[in-house]
Amino acid sequence: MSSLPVRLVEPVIDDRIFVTQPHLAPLAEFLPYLEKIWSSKVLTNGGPFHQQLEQALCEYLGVEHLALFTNGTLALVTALQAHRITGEVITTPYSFVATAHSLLWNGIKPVFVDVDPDTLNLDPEKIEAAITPQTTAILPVHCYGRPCNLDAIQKIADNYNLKVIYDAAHAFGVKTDVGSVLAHGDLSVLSFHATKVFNTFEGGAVVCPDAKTKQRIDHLKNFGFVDEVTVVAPGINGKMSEINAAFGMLQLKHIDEALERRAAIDATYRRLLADVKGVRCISALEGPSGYVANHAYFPILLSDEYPVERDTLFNLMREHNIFARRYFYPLISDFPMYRGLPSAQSSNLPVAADAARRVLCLPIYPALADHDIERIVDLVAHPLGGAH
Ligand code: T4K
Repeated sequence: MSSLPVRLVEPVIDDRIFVTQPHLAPLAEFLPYLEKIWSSKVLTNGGPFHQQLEQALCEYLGVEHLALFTNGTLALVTALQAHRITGEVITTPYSFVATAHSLLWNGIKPVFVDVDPDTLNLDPEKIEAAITPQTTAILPVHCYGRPCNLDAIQKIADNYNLKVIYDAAHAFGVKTDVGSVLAHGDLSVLSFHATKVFNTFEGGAVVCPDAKTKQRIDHLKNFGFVDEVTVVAPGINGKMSEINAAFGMLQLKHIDEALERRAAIDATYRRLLADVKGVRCISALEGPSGYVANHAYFPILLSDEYPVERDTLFNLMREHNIFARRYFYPLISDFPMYRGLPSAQSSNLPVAADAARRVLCLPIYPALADHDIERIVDLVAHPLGGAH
């Protein structure tokens, strides 16, 4: 008779801390939304939750029109199509790769321009030199949610007759004294991915200045259908489902408490890191006048004064189960599909290249406990060990 090996069931102890953790409304609160979907049988194609969420987000964000999408990447691809952008587009190498991929998906050539050392956003002073007769648009990113230099970018765009499509994936709820940062440029694109400040599991949106543009975008995200028998463009399927939209309606009820907690965590990090030599908190509170931040990320930049390299700290934190992230390393311009471009050479992008090897995004999300923040700061402050 064979005897089964005795197995001790280990309790699952997972004390890993990731760069982010989705903020989820209580599950029980979601059930009534699901019941409505189950009874209506409307699952997608612009159903009632889709319409409600578009309206509710316009009100919450302080914008006029918004078209929901299945994710931020398809929203970016479609935003470029909506304005028939072709040729060359000026963009930043210091972003998530989806920014530039949206150009390649449209057969557009990205032209990388360096970033500003303070904000790590596209440096307006370097844009003009990159404009050629083929340039049709600028695709800046509000990196970490910090607003780009909106006026300077618009001025260049006006002078050269270029469109401005903002990748505002990080900028949910960000404001300046002239209102929502999303109301600038020709279009702004949001992401509602699980890792974002406001999430619908997957999701995204294009913020549009007028109803006509929104209508074009609505057609483009639904195969180009205008009615049952009319297709006006080779559109894609970019529609958000009713489950995601319903979840968004619920998430919106809890967004303010999530943003408050993020602000408190940001303040704690700043206070505890204030005297640590060589550490600069770069999501600086001082932004344009009237800046309301969303604390989407907590990036720190390690100067030469810091005792170890960024990657040493990154690995040390991992050994302690803290999974900070090197957003944005590698630069987009270093990925194989981009690095052959003349503008991708690191000599053209010294500020971005330097930031990519110095920045570490520390964990920030509403459920992050104060004692964990202290643990994280302790590692950042004492990467070589020593008195704590
Ligand atoms: N433009 C910009 C500027 C963007 O940053 C992004 C997306 C886009 C455009 C495109 O928008 P979407 O098409 O994604 O809507 C993450 C996200 O996947 C990506 O959405 C985001 N930017 C980027 C900055 O970060 P990864 O590769 O770092 O994701 P991942 O899976 O490693 O997640 C990070 C951590 O978050 C995990 O270690 C654990 C936690 N997590 C993640 C997921 C997905 C969870 O706790 N639960 C989850 O479901 O890219």
